[in-house]
Amino acid sequence: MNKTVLITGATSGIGLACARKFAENGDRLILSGRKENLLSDIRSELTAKGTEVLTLTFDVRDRDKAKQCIQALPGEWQEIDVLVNNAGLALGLEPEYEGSFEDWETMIDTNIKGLLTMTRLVVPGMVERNRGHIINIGSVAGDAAYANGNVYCATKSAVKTISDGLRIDVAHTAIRVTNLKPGLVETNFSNTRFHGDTERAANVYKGIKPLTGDDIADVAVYAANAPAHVQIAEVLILATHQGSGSVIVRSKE
Ligand code: NDP
Ligand code: 8X3
Repeated sequence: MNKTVLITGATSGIGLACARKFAENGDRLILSGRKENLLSDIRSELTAKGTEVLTLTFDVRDRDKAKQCIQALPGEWQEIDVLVNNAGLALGLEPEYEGSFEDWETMIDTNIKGLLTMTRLVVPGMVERNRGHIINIGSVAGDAAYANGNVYCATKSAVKTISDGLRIDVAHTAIRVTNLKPGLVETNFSNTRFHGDTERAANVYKGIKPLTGDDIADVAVYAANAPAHVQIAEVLILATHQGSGSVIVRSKE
């Protein structure tokens, strides 16, 4: 059965790959993001292939706007089956005692509070219908801190705990909760983390074949299509030469 899938941060990287993979799977999509022009490009690309797409432009940190957008969904789009809480970012990579207050606020407001906002807005309808799936994009960074990752790692650790808590709270329903924990995925992530320093960002992926957004989207689509009695609770997805959040074996050339 095709589903209505809402993806946050659908304009880039893992979110964009999820949009394309869920579309290939025959689902209808609510794509949200901050960049209206990019959302419009993706809508054109996917509708040309026969996918029904609705776009919502808002920042997940803007609770009022998010609420307004979700409450104003046209009737035929109100029954969201899958919520992919993907919007998120890392800002900075420095010792905790030298971190930027502003970067910390942005990460906490987006990765934790934005994800909670979307969950709070969408999940009550799922509970009413006794149907739904929340797929949170956590990270290997949430399993253990790595050097200079401090606050970003803490936000992803929160995503794990929030996912675990929600899974318990909806265990009396048919709703499923999945926490996907990617390792090194080559997207715009490092450009954002290093505030546009593209050379520093490129070095993150030197000497190792990183994961792609598609690799993560494949797992998201798999989890969403597992038989109804199967709850893919958590998946850690690493690049092959990555042993953990901090162990990455790079080739010399
Ligand atoms: P990208 O930078 O390519 O994509 C991030 C997406 O999130 C963009 O669409 C971005 O939109 C959106 N976003 C950021 N802040 C907000 C906001 N306040 N409101 C709405 N949308 C927002 O990075 P990734 O695809 O790699 O990141 C996606 C998720 O995956 C994040 O949660 C990240 O933490 C997680 N992750 C990434 C890994 C990696 O190695 N790349 C590994 C593990 C987890 P905009 O362009 O407007 O900023
Ligand atoms: C993104 C992957 O290893 O940079 O969450 O934290 S990592």
